[in-house]
Amino acid sequence: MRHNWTKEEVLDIYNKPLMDLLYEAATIHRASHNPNQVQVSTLLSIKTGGCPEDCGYCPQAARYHTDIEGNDLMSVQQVKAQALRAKSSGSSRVCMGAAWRNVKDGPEFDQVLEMVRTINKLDMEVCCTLGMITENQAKRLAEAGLYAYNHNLDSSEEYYKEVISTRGYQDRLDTIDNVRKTNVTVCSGGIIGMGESAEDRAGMLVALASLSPQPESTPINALVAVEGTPLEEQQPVSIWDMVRMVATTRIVMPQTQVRLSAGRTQMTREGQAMCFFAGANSIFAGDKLLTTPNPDVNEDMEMFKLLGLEPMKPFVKKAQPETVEAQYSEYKALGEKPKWTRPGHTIERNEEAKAAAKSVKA
Ligand code: SAM
Ligand code: DTB
Ligand code: SF4
Repeated sequence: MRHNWTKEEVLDIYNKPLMDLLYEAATIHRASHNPNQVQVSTLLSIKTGGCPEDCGYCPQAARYHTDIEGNDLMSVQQVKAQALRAKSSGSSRVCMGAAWRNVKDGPEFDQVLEMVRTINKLDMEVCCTLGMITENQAKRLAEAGLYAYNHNLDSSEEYYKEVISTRGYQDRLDTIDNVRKTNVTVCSGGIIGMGESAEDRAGMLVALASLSPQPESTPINALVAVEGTPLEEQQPVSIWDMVRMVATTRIVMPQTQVRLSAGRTQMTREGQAMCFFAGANSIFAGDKLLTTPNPDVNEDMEMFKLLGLEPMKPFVKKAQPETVEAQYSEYKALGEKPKWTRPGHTIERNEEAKAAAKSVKA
């Protein structure tokens, strides 16, 4: 396992002749993973829209005018019903997303902890993506039975500044570090197709591969360009870029589960098959990601059948965590006031999208 990849080395891998790249990635993939098994996660947006952040790709940022329906935090019962549905359709993991900048101690976080306990007791892997979290919050999630925490680096440190101004790259690394202080696994990846260069893609992979240990899972998202967001005019990434990105991720992070994430509605089965061959071994299933469409579960299961793939069972890579009930919890809410940063530099296209939203709302 190498943690000292350089950007030049990673870029050289990314730019290899495609057949050499595929062969190398597939060989590395087969040494550590069953190439016919794919882990299936279901996304659940437990709190949608109205987010204070300015992430240029995101339809849930309140400052842009997008056509999504916002929702307050779901109830534990609603979440349980959705988790049971996901389980019966072959999913081993539920990933709950909230449109928050960071977690705040209080009744809403307590409710999320109860969701974690409930899903873990259904014998499914539970993942959360709730924005930035402190060490104490990570420990409370771990105690509730959280299996994974998703927090993406999104891009290279340099290109990140062109997309988000309301939090810094280091804040993201600090959140990942807080998760690492528990036995919750780390899920961290990013997005391609935001206008970044191949160097930026390599830079993001260097940042991820340098984490020690490397993330247990890495989502590779193709940007879903949503009308009203600053990135609405980005052209879809080509399948060749996606395959190269997946293969390079596999080579620099041999043990990680590489997830084919947002953007699959744009991909053919042949394209996805090439990604699985190149080392992708996880997908998001279900007809919706957080707010945008995803292929239908039945279509995915047909694709699995066609390719001879089978969904992975839960807890194959790591044992199921134990759930501690709220009344026996070792941890109290500390009500910390962490100093997450807000760089606040101007990103021209974000400002334009914000101004356009203001004029629509006026
Ligand atoms: N609010 C939390 C946060 O940002 O940390 C969690 C939810 S956020 C929607 C999770 C991730 O979804 C982002 O980091 C980004 O990588 C991905 N994402 C959001 N919008 C996307 C889009 N339009 N296309 C592709 N990926 C997207
Ligand atoms: C991740 O890397 N991709 C997922 C999950 N982690 C939370 C989210 C994709 C969101 C795509 C846009 C949307 O549906 O709102
Ligand atoms: Fe908010 Fe997360 Fe969307 Fe950024 S990516 S605007 S933090 S929901």
